Amino acid sequence: MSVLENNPALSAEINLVAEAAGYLWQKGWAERNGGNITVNITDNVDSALKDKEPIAGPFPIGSTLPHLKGCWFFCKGTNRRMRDLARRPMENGSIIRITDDCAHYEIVADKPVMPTSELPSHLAVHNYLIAKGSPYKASLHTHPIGLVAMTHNPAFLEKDVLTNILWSMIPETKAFCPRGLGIVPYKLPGSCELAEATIASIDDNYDVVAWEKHGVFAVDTDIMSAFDQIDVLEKASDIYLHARAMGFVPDGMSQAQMQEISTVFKLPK
Ligand code: 2HA
Ligand code: ZN
Repeated sequence: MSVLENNPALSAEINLVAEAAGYLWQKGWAERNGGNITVNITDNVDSALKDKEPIAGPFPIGSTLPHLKGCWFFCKGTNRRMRDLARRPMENGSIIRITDDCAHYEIVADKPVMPTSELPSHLAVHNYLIAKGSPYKASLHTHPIGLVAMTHNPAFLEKDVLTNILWSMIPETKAFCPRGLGIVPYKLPGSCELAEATIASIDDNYDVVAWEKHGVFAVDTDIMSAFDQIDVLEKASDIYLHARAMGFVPDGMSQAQMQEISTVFKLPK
């Protein structure tokens, strides 16, 4: 029996992860096992789950993350496909609990599916978010084609160059991704260096960070909101790339037009 059976709140949360995973596959952002999702589900863990014996572990996280004491996460499984997570979330992802030393995790349910290879980045980011008192619970890594293509141009890797191009492509981008796009120079996938650079960029006040020549990483209150922020940025990059494919460099909205958006939508920048 799944631990979701008598826990409608957790079940709804995991269904949202499955829905988002399906979108990632449909969008072409999740080839093979590409991308990963973790959600801090601690608020929806019931006593039955709390009392359950772990089915695997403890496994080392690779670092000590003190703010994760007592935390629970749903994680996509390593080497699992987003398209499979969409249909069978509890067979292609698992629920883990951080052990009291804050340096290990145990798999508690439903199956002994080992979590994502990007677990060091994801858990370090959750640790950072809790330390900051952030309401964000979801983190999402995926491989959106247009945004990744844009990170292959060194000129776009300077601070906020891409942010301003993307914001200027269509008015809603700035309204719905108001902090823009942080940039992390290329780092080995799954490494602690990638985790540290991602946190530094989130700390620089970005919700969405581009990993050069690899993908994007987004954080938000829930998985669908994290997906939406990436989706609006990728739409903007699509418009830019379509204009370039038609043979011209798009003008973009003017600074005055973008400022007007900020005023009307009461945006920070
Ligand atoms: O989970 O995308 O970056 C597969 C990846 C690693
Ligand atoms: Zn990746």
